[in-house]
Amino acid sequence: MSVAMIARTLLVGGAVLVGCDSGSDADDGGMADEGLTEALDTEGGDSETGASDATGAAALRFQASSSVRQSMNLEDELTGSVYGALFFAADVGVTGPRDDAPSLASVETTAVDLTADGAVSEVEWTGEGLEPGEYVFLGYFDVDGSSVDLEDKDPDAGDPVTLPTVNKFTVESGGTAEVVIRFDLVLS
Ligand SMILES: [Ca+2]
Repeated sequence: MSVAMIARTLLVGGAVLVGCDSGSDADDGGMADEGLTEALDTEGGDSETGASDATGAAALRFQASSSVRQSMNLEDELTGSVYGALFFAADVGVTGPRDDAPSLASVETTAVDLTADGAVSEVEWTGEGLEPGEYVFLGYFDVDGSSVDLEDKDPDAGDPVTLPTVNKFTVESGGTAEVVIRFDLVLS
């Protein structure tokens, strides 16, 4: 379940695209599940886990930009799995996350379908137990299924990816940030 995207930098139409390296195999993707479990466990008002009151949640859905749809590099239908990670926005610049930036959650969502023009995925990834703050999602859409059997998920040619300067959102204590993540480029 580890998501470790190899850092890569490329120039596409003048835009600097930088992938990310989650930097830690300890991020086993379990954070979201644990957060969800904790939230469910404390729904009855367990006072011993008051810390959960200080956290928030994020619900991500996905969308492909028109440039992705029109990209010459796109060879597959816009269906597949989304892999990525959440970082604090302060840890991510235009060149991607800094080397020791912690990944706050691993994101893995299957059966994402963006084939309809302008579609926002019905599939949603929800992460709970997130510390309040400004986050950014970095990830990719594995439209050719090449990552299914890989332990370390990594985008390859033909996969739509996010830009590090987009897809920022704020998680507030006790709230759920509803976010539409946009893929902006297709790797060549
Ligand atoms: Ca792929």
